[in-house]
Amino acid sequence: MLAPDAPFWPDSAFPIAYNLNPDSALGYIEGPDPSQQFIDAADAAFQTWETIPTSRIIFARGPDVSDVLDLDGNDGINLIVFHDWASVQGVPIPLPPGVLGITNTVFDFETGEMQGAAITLARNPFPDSPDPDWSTSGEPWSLDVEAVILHEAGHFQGMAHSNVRNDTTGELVGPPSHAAVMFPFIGFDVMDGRTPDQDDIAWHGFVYPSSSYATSFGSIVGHVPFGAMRMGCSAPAGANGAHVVARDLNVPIGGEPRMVVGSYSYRAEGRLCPYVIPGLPPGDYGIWIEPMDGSPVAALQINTRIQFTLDTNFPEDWYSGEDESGVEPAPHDPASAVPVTVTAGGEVVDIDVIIEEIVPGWCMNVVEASRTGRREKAVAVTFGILLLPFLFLYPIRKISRRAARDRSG
Ligand SMILES: [Ca+2]
Ligand SMILES: [Ca+2]
Ligand SMILES: [Ca+2]
Ligand SMILES: [Ca+2]
Ligand SMILES: [Zn+2]
Repeated sequence: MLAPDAPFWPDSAFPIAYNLNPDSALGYIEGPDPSQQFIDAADAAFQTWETIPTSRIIFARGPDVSDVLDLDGNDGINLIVFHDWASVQGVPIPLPPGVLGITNTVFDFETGEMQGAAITLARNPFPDSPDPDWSTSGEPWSLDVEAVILHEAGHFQGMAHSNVRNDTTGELVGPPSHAAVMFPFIGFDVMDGRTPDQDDIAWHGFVYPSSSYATSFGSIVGHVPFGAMRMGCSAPAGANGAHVVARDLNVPIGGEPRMVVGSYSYRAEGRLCPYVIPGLPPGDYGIWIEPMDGSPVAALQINTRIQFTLDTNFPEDWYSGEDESGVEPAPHDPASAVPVTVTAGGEVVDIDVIIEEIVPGWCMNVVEASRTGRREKAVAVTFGILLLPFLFLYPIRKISRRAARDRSG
């Protein structure tokens, strides 16, 4: 998934080069010839993105290198390496414990055009297990080089984290395990991890559309306003960073309608917080919102636009057509969903999901902020200072521990 201001590679940079340090895999991938396994896994991952029919980006593996840190974002070398440190905007940092991979991107803040990127895979992400920790066997529960590079290669192209997963809790510990490749946690099902979901295909094509993108998919747009804000506060507002998902009401997975493509509402686009869900195959969808409250993914893990959002406490809600309001008796009930029909090449508008009558904690600031514009400005400055130009992928055992803790608490 991409933020609207996400970086992207311009067509003039195609094919995008990536440069491996093959010998950095020695001792860290099980089985014969780890260097060749690393090369094959990376090639397969970039090929998977390249061969999505509705996307046009192309890659070419450049010369191998012996570097372990990509310190120059503008030298045309986009390093893929196993190492315990990674260069983040030119500054080497150690990979935090529990992190499988990290991607650093360098881009023009005005235009979003990317100039360089680098992927670092942790050499020993499981300190308690004898090395090598990595595999290319494709076996369930193995730590798969291709699946992790596929995810990091999404960041390498400017994509942010998705919250689309198709198990109830997002723990990914048992079937069904389908999650978007860009979900920030990786599950036990390696073959699923090597396969882009519609959510990945949708956002990739949204940024890098081929000629068939517009004729294959439709889109849905709307807003996520707070119901109470229309009267309780002047300057009506909506939720910054609501997760808005198009779901297939006819295909239950784990007892819940399948998540197809997800998006986020953004206050920066207007106070009522518009969203766009691109890349939808023709069909009927229920539109559903949830807060980014850390179950299973927190706003901090998504992108710089919503990482510090305060709007993380509101009920789940299905779009209910004419009956959509801020005073629904059971907004979380799928029976209240009114399907939205998407056609190829079509855009469905005004699909607003109105949050129930709650007043966000920052409500008292709204009048002053809307008068002076100061709040918006302060947020922009915060982005500049705390911008996270790198993104992590966490292993499943981390989320399993957290889930266990949540259950005991
Ligand atoms: Ca470089
Ligand atoms: Ca280990
Ligand atoms: Ca509703
Ligand atoms: Ca509602
Ligand atoms: Zn990631």
